Amino acid sequence: MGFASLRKDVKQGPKRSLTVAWGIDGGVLTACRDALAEGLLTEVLITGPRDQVEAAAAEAGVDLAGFSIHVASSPAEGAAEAVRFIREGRSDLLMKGHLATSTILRAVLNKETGIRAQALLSHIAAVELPEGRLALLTDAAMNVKPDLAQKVQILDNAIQFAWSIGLENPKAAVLASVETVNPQMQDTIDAACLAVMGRRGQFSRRAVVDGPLAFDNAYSKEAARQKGIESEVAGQADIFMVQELTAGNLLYKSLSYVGGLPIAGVIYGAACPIVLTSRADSAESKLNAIALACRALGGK
Ligand code: COD
Repeated sequence: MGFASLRKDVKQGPKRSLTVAWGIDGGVLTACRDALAEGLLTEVLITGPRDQVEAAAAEAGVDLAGFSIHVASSPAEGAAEAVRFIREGRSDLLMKGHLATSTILRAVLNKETGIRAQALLSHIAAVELPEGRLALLTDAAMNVKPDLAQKVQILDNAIQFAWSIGLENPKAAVLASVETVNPQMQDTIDAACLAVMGRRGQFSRRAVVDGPLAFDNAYSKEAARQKGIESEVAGQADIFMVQELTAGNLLYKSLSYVGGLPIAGVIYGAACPIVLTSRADSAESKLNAIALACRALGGK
């Protein structure tokens, strides 16, 4: 399954309402317009200053039919208002507009008014590999330096997410710089712990977990074979888990910019998936991210 078949699947499922927090961004509005036209969404709610939303739409050539604007006067207020729409069941999905990631995440995590559902929220990206199938990469954008307990949650979130988009019984590679346990490299020890936890069935859904694996042998069966690694995951990972944000972010951007691979991400663990795109992402990539969030919502 690549993004094209993911979008086809989503079109056949229930149509969704999406709220954009601080939607004064032509690229985001274009993606929402395309998602409405493709039949992924039924309506788009935008929070932000009306004049700036309308100016961004006009500049991008987006007709605002199918959109409703809900006035907010600061990014923090726009984020809080958008989160309220989700909390009150007024809308199904949340998307980041033209505001700092930390502003929308703080509104989502707010203890009184937020929409946290899991113990830990994490970023999950789907990348279409050259062979045409989707694999997940986590966490490239939220948790900066997770400890082992947080890594357990991050992997658990990715396993749940994989099932929710149809990647059943996913194979997860916990990445490090080497594929052997080195007592001086904490991430190799943590990866080995996660692999044992996988074997003991300690995650909330079934998955095959192996680690530590270096990226070459996680991705390439041939690289694994040359190193004599016997692993059910090597060469066929559905989930690539990195162990700190910088590594994830570099891998995400390398796959996208150098590898030219389609990639799109969401934050998982709140009441709904949160579509997170950056301004530099193409319109296609933003549309893929909306489809990914719709698919993860499944039959809910
Ligand atoms: N999941 C659940 N709860 C969390 C998480 C999480 N991932 N992170 C923080 N919390 C809770 C904490 O337990 C606490 O109760 C409250 O939120 C505040 O936590 P702090 O003090 O760490 O919060 P902040 O506001 O300083 O930072 C939280 C952010 C998520 C904003 C922060 O982790 C962040 O900025 N992450 C990187 C986001 C980013 O810039 N990504 C873009 C990179 S491309």
